[in-house]
Amino acid sequence: MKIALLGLPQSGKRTLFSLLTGREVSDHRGEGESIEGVASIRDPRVDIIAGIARPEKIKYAENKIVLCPDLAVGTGKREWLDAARRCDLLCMVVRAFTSDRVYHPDGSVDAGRDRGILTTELLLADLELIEKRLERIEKEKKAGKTAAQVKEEQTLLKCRDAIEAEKNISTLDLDEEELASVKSLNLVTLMPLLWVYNVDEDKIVSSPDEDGDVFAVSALIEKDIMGMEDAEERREYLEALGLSSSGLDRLNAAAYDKLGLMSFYTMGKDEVRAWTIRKETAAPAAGGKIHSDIERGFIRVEIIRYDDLLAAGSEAAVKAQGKALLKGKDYVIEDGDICNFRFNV
Ligand SMILES: Nc1nc2c(ncn2[C@@H]2O[C@H](COP(=O)(O)OP(=O)(O)O)[C@@H](O)[C@H]2O)c(=O)[nH]1
Ligand SMILES: [Mg+2]
Repeated sequence: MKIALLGLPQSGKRTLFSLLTGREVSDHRGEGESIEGVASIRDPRVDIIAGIARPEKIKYAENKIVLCPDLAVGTGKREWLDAARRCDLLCMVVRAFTSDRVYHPDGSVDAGRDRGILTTELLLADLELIEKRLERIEKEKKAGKTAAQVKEEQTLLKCRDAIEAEKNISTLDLDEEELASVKSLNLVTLMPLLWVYNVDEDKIVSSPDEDGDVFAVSALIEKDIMGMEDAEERREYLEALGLSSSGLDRLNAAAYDKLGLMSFYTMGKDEVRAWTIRKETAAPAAGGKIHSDIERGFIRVEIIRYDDLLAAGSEAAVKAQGKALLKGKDYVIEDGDICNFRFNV
């Protein structure tokens, strides 16, 4: 999964990028340049499974993070979106922290205003693409139009009307055929999106807006947490702030949810590892994430439920309780399943 970090200058994109990827980035990047990094998803279930299995290696699932260029409002430049169009999820970082030392391009901190600006810029970017494409179709049509062009044109006109009425295209509930007809345009307002408010440390708990699509992180708190090696220390620190998990962990979880993803695990003496799949993935395809041979030669999968492992305390104890399950090719993997695939090629 690839996540784009986008926003106005000085909103905290670079800081969040560094926290997520462990990669320091200069504040003076080339114009229009985007930077990619990899973020390990610190998944507490991996730690707990590893605590039981005591493997040589632990491997978390990973997200690719793309730090996109600043939005330069009112310039009509669209480079800030180029890399984001190739991502799976847009994370719009909005400044809500106050600081005398960090300037704001608009002179004051107003998250609602900035969210409006970003929303408008996304709509304008799509409108521009749609209009260009409509002009081309108009020209191409002169040579006789195909059914595909007619469909595309109809869909684009529908989208244009929505944008001109300041409505998001995603509210149109386009059907699959319509979506396919405009897919190649990579419209940003059709992409899954999360609003990430970068708030002051003392506002992190009281932020009223937190729901599925909007939530608060404090880059400063995240920095503190990152500095703590010890999981127990992190937990106590978060607890003292009234938080159950770090903002970055919540961000990863929200991104998973938004994209319909989930994790399953493999557990062995050599390695405990998290794997990312779409919800509703059948066992052979899930195994295919590990190796194509597993999918091709799939026989069965042995499943231990995470909760059962936790309750029993060891793999042997789960098995002794008769709770290890053998499933066939039609089994749909559930979130948290610990899988041991049997295959033969
Ligand atoms: N006080 C405070 N400063 C922050 C916070 N997040 C980022 N900053 C500072 O704000 C400035 C701009 O942040 P940066 O991550 O470079 O923003 P970008 O331009 O959106 O990439 C930097 O000096 C950061 O150290 C925060 O949550 N609180
Ligand atoms: Mg900057």
